[in-house]
Amino acid sequence: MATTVLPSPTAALERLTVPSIDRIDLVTVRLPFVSPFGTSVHVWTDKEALLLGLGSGGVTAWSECVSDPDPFYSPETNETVRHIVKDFLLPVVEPGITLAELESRFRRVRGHGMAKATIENGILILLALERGVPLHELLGRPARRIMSGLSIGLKDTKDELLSAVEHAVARNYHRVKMKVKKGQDIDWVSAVRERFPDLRLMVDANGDYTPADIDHLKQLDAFGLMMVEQPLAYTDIFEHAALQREMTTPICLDESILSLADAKAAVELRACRIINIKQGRVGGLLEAMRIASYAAANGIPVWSGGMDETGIGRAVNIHLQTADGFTLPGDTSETSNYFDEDIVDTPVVLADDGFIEIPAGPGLGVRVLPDRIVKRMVRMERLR
Ligand code: OSB
Ligand code: MG
Repeated sequence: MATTVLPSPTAALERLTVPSIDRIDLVTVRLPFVSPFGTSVHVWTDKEALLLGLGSGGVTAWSECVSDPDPFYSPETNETVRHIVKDFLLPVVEPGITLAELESRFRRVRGHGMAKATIENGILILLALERGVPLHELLGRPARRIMSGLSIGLKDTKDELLSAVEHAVARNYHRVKMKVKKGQDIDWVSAVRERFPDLRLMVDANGDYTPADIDHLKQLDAFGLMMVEQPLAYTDIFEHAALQREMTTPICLDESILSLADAKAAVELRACRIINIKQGRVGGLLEAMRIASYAAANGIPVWSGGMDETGIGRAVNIHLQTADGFTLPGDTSETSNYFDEDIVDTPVVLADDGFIEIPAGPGLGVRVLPDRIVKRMVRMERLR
């Protein structure tokens, strides 16, 4: 299969230059979830997020790292990010160099995409603030309303699951994703499907199955799902290709895609028909846009994943979804689904038709509230 390559969607962005940065803070906040978020790999009861504050003149840009304190979704953790950011990435950030040069310096550090994304995104947000333009405009993209999607964690009972889905339907979410794991899958999907025959529904296994489960997974084909996300191992592409040959339901890869090169391998091997792009997992907004553009050119729809972010990361994902290729609803939900009280001032809410407006104003368009940061802060380190 010959894949199609379009002109780079990031060429102009790569020519932007790193501004001078006179203040750098690393702040860890911990926000309780309104209810625990269960997956096949872990149950999270709160969001512990590492925030990077970049100050230049009177302007401060806040960027949120998507890592967790634990390595259960990704090998990176808030502590590995702190280490890599402080000791290897920030030392090569130099005012005046282009973002292309920055990315090339970052490439010497292998992996650690979440750490790289935190800095790259912070710089982009800072540049947008300095120019007084919204982030999506800096990215070269016109404003548009963003589709919504809810990710429902594993529940203790089917009744709890059904009432969560009912809530999503009542709010007019554009699609519903439910987590599954071995032993909590077919019957649970069947219960939802029976009650909501027309719902745009998908499942996410976070890598809980093995190739020995192919016959079991094929049962999912009966439910008209939009896709099954990351059924097999978090590092795998090859076995997913074998599974995709056996299943009619499209496979969507999440954990396995860490770069444009991974996306190309997955598409060429036909390991998936859809890609979940988490800007943090792939090293930042530029690589996310490259993957989206490559996928679009090859008939692979993409959507923006989420990492239960606070309003900072949530806003980044919203701006990103103005980019070409984001044609499916992502894991972009209302703030109230996760937090009673966020650290930014305009919570994400759905319009009556389920769409989300891009927050207006320079940068992310949301105001980071210093008193809320202080209230939720569990650690703070001033680096400059
Ligand atoms: O696999 O997409 C995932 C949350 C934490 C870790 C992994 C995942 C998720 C989600 C939630 O599904 C997405 C969200 O609502 O932000
Ligand atoms: Mg996932």
